Amino acid sequence: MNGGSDETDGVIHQANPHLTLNSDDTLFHLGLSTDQNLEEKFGDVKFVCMGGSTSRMHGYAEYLAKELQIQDATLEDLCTTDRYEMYKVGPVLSISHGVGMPSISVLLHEVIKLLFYARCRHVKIIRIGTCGGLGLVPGTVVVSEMVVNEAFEPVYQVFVLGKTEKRPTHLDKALGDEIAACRPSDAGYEVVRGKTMCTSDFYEGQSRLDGAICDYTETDKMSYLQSAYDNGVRNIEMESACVASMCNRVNIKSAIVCVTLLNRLKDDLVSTPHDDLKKWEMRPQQLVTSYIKSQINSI
Ligand code: R2B
Ligand code: URA
Repeated sequence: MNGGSDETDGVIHQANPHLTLNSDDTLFHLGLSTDQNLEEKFGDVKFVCMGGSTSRMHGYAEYLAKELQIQDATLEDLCTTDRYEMYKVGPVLSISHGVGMPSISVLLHEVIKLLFYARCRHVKIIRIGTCGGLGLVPGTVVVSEMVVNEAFEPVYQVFVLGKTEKRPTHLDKALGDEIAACRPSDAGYEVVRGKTMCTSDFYEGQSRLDGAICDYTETDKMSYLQSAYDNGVRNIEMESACVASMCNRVNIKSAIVCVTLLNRLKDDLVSTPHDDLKKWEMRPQQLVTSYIKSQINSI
């Protein structure tokens, strides 16, 4: 696959020479296949919004249907397996991705193929999720400027044929800026741009002291988190590097929009009351929906 980008036609690049638009293919974990006229069902998709939890992404589909005033949205899960859930509201897909890069990587392979077979163009993929913040008031939304790994390198590391490859994690700056600019002046929370650290684990990977295994001291933890902060990291989550890298490779613009549930320079445990968490989880959804509305209205 050439994987190059084409600013003019917005076509999704085929990054696998073994596939063609006419391939007989099964999207195993979505439970879809190319014999189902994917172009008719999905050809108008322009935005793919992803978040970890199935109920949150179902709720997001309901919210979108209301906000975009789409009366005939069916709001039924389009995946025929129980690995992920996918809803289609007009030109937007709302999909759950589970926890971590292995889970979202499998999903993205199949979603990108779906978009390719459906001949979608000018698609944007946006992760709307949760994260730990660094030095931010909890409830702040971070629109990632850049994604780095646990060693603060802007790469997504994958094993291919038994060897590690480091792939760039470039995000579309203009897209991030446009989303961040959608914060209403009376939002009641801040939206910041900063580096996002993507880790392969929630506990040791994010230097928590409360996992089942921990061989470091509180001083070690604080010194690592402080050096992340000093490197410009403002939040920590578990999928952004994979999203950025895979989207890059196939000419899809991507953005990462996450609400901070706690300040990791203070806490390990998320102890925010449930009702507040539910309100905070809506913030990335509201911001991204405003952005989507502005795009739809300007077409
Ligand atoms: C944020 O929250 C989840 C872990 O609790 C993970 O999916 C992530 O990136
Ligand atoms: N998600 C993460 O990955 N880390 C946190 O601290 C909170 C949510």
